[in-house]
Amino acid sequence: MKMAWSSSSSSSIARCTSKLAPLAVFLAFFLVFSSLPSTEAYDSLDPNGNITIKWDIMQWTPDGYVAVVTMFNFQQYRHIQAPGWTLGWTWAKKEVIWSMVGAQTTEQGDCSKFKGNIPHCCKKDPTVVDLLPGTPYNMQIANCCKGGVLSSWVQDPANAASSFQISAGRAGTTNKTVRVPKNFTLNAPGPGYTCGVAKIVKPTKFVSQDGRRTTQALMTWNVTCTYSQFLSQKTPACCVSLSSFYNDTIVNCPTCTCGCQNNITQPGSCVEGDSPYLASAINGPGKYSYTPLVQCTSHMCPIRVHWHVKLNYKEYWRVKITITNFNYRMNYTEWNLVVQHPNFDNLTQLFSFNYKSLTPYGAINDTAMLWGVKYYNDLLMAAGPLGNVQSELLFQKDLSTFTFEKGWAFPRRIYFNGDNCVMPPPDAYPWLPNASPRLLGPLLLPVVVFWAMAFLLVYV
Ligand SMILES: *[C@@H]1O[C@H](CO)[C@@H](O)[C@H](O)[C@H]1NC(C)=O
Ligand SMILES: *[C@@H]1O[C@H](CO)[C@@H](O)[C@H](O)[C@H]1NC(C)=O
Ligand SMILES: *[C@@H]1O[C@H](CO)[C@@H](O)[C@H](O)[C@H]1NC(C)=O
Ligand SMILES: *[C@@H]1O[C@H](CO)[C@@H](O)[C@H](O)[C@H]1NC(C)=O
Ligand SMILES: *[C@@H]1O[C@H](CO)[C@@H](O)[C@H](O)[C@H]1NC(C)=O
Ligand SMILES: *[C@@H]1O[C@H](CO)[C@@H](O)[C@H](O)[C@H]1NC(C)=O
Ligand SMILES: *[C@@H]1O[C@H](CO)[C@@H](O)[C@H](O)[C@H]1NC(C)=O
Ligand SMILES: *[C@@H]1O[C@H](CO)[C@@H](O)[C@H](O)[C@H]1NC(C)=O
Ligand SMILES: CC(=O)N[C@H]1CO[C@H](CO)[C@@H](O)[C@@H]1O
Repeated sequence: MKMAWSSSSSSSIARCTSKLAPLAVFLAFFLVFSSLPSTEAYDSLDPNGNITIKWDIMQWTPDGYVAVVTMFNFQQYRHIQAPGWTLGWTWAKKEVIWSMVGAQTTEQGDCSKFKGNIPHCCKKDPTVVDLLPGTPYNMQIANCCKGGVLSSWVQDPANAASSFQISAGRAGTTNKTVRVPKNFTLNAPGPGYTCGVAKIVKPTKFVSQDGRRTTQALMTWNVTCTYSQFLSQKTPACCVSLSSFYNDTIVNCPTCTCGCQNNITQPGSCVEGDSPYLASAINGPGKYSYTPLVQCTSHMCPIRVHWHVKLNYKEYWRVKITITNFNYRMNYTEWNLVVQHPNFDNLTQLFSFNYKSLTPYGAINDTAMLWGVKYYNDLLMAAGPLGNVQSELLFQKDLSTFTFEKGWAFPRRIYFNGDNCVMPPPDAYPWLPNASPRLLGPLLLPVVVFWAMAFLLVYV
């Protein structure tokens, strides 16, 4: 009886409500919850995120110095995966690099003026890359030789730093005559990072392992680099699709989120999964530039995150998250997801992913970082039958806020590997049956829960 009453009353209200009111509600919802534009470097979920490059001069030499350069990835959830970072700068004077340990420059440049010892690099703007794992021990220093991979601070702080040693010649030999390099650039491997100017800071102090002696660098400078998704790529890299147990509609990613299928103006912009040319396309032009080669979809994104509201229990509810890779040219290693949803303060159980709560604003505990379990699902394979990972989340309901109305059960914002995923427009979210989104206020909440339970019974 109660069900019949609620459905007929909702639909009768629905009939006499103007079409504009739900729109207004959705607009408000959209303004409050939708992601901020990601055009500036500032990331509200990781306000202090940066990569800091520190140069510690350890020793003066007859014509320069030996320095240890360390990059720290202080970003909570953005890592640098293979093929890794490249670091560049412009020398302020006529410096050369006599030798390097734990990294190398990509080009030697013109060293024709030198007789006898030939420098490692004579370029005014050297480009440095990490050495690969397996480098002989006599060419290594601590934290080097990881193929340029830098883990994120939350995921693996022990691997969030990368170091190399550089011996610079024709440089100053005192802290008065040394000039800091200019124009630092960091590629990961594409664009995205902007580096500030090098600042001379207090010399780093090193404490010996037994803690009984402290030494210090002769001179130290720091450079801070920050990331902007807008610089990194002109189109989004990922999108979100939604579904629920209470409505058959699957809300797909918005069409053309990351590009449009157009085989007239852009032949080869995507490839069908069953195409006989798949293998040759994967190895075709662009293979080494890491330009995505995506499977043809309506959204054309390399990554889709699907959020399915799966089950409703009396005190709990359950969500299934699936991440699908549509990029034939990329295995995502150490992938991560950042999800914002108000119920994360009561996450009760999580299956087969790692979890850490991020609280960029201290008190509000609504943001979670999720990532794969090492050697189990931390590798998101390239597009194809293995190109997905999934997990289920169990949340405890806080009955004063919990509802299936107005898209409350869907995430407010999702990042994949630190890039904002495009959400469907809120007015497309799956609705409760026979409910227009503005109808059920807090007074009708118990009815909603009742309804949801009823549906659960039908669906299980
Ligand atoms: C870089 O990140 C570190 C660690 O979060 C922070 O202490 C530092 O202030 C940041 N630097 C800048 C310039 O934001
Ligand atoms: C250079 O060294 C002198 C003496 O060792 C010290 O007083 C001065 O602060 C140093 N300057 C810089 C820029 O580090
Ligand atoms: C640094 O880069 C800017 C822009 O790329 C360029 O105009 C400037 O000349 C560079 N400075 C040096 C010292 O190379
Ligand atoms: C320079 O960078 C190091 C390492 O990230 C950090 O510990 C230090 O506080 C930084 N110094 C300044 C003044 O930012
Ligand atoms: C792309 O071309 C194929 C055959 O050339 C055609 O069947 C298909 O409909 C085209 N797709 C689009 C999106 O235009
Ligand atoms: C992804 O990894 C698999 C298995 O390690 C490998 O066979 C494949 O070539 C890799 N694909 C890419 C695009 O790197
Ligand atoms: C946030 O909520 C989760 C899940 O209940 C809890 O494990 C975590 O400790 C909370 N974090 C903070 C900072 O309150
Ligand atoms: C499911 O949600 C869609 C909105 O995405 C709505 O148009 C449709 O009416 C809903 N279906 C039912 C049975 O309520
Ligand atoms: C129902 C429930 O357990 N609610 C809790 C959710 O988390 C917040 C903050 O951690 C608690 O204050 C609630 O009691």
